[in-house]
Amino acid sequence: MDEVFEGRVAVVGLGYIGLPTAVALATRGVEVIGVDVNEDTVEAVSRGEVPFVEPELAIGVSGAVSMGRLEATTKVPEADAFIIAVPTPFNSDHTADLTYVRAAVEQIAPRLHGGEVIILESTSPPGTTEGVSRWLAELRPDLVAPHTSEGVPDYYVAHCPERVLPGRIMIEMITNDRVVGGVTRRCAERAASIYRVFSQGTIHLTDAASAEMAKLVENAYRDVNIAFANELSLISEDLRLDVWEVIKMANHHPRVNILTPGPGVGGHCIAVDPWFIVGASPELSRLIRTAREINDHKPHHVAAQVVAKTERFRKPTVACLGLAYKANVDDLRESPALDIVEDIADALPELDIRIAEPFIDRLPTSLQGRPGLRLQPVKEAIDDADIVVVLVDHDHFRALSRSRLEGKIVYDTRGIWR
Ligand code: SAJ
Repeated sequence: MDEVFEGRVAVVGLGYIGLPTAVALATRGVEVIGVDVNEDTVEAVSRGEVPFVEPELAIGVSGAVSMGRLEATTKVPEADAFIIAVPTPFNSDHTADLTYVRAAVEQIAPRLHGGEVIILESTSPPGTTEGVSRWLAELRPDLVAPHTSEGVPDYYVAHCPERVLPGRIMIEMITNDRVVGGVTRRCAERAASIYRVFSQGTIHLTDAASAEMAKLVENAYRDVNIAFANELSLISEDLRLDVWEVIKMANHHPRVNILTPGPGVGGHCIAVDPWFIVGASPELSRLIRTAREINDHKPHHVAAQVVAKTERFRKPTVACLGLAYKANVDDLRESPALDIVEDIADALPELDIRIAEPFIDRLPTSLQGRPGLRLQPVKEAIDDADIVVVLVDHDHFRALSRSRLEGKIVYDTRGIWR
């Protein structure tokens, strides 16, 4: 019989992954303490509120808090299991910045008594989980670390990468398979017992470094395939072909499934994680690096095209639809749409730019203080514009009547109106 965890869990980092994980455990009866350095986040969660938009999460948080199963605090408490779900951004040389992981480990170390499980969920380069075990060994020389013995250690360390898709997190958290990589086999088994509390998917056990690499490879696979679609969009534009039609026809082949081109690749995952592979093996990651470069270049290409389209007008107004990194989310991290608006405004500081983004009520800091820019409801933005640029395929934009676009130049980077 597979072991199922019983005890108290501390989830360190109440972001897009930590908070849904805390809710998944708490709503199945586990006592969960959520920890975050951001006091506003802690206060919001303590009130049963969610500080960002994700379908079904708000109801989960309010339910878990009112049932008394989920609490939030700024200090790591004692617990039977610790799940680390903090950001792992990249440094300017594309290596992983593990500062937040290290800070979490430093807070967990003094809370260990023996028998605890420490799980790293944050996306990390191969070797990081074993590194967590080494850091703990330095911080707690009185305890036996798992990497030092195949016998019974005083605590267990494993990696269980998150794989949920923003916009579908609450569903995928339950239905996706999980990969659990242990510093030892016993570490993987102990960590798996926690995911059995809520996961309906298969839980696959492996070693920590394979689990770390598998996660990076999943996102690099998608990045490479999106880069192929984005390269096709540039080639099609050059050859005066409609890329959407070309891809649609090619995808009728039974073994071809080309992804969708767009204004670039954003988010905190696909635009970041492939760099960890490049950082770990720079000489050999040629395709992965090139894909990143293609996807990172796309926003600059789109911005240059928009700037060129303004040239025929004396005093043009441009409506940019969407700032989020993808459809139906409020997340602006690494968003190509944001880069595009910044690029256009840098090139033409006097240009009148109307931005429509139904998921935000004020412009992000990087766009504030620019006199030509303003946030507007989408219909007004379109009505006032000479040029309409679709940057995000929000359902809200798809539902608009095409008659509104008559007489305007439309540059649809997402292909929603073709
Ligand atoms: N995009 C395209 N064309 C496509 C698909 C996506 O341009 O055909 C763009 C999107 O607009 C967006 C970016 O790529 O800017 C990424 O969007 P996404 O929906 O593909 O992925 P994410 O970043 O929201 O979530 C990914 C998922 N990974 C995979 O599908 C392999 C998710 O399962 C991971 O859990 C998540 O990264 C993560 O946290 O790592």
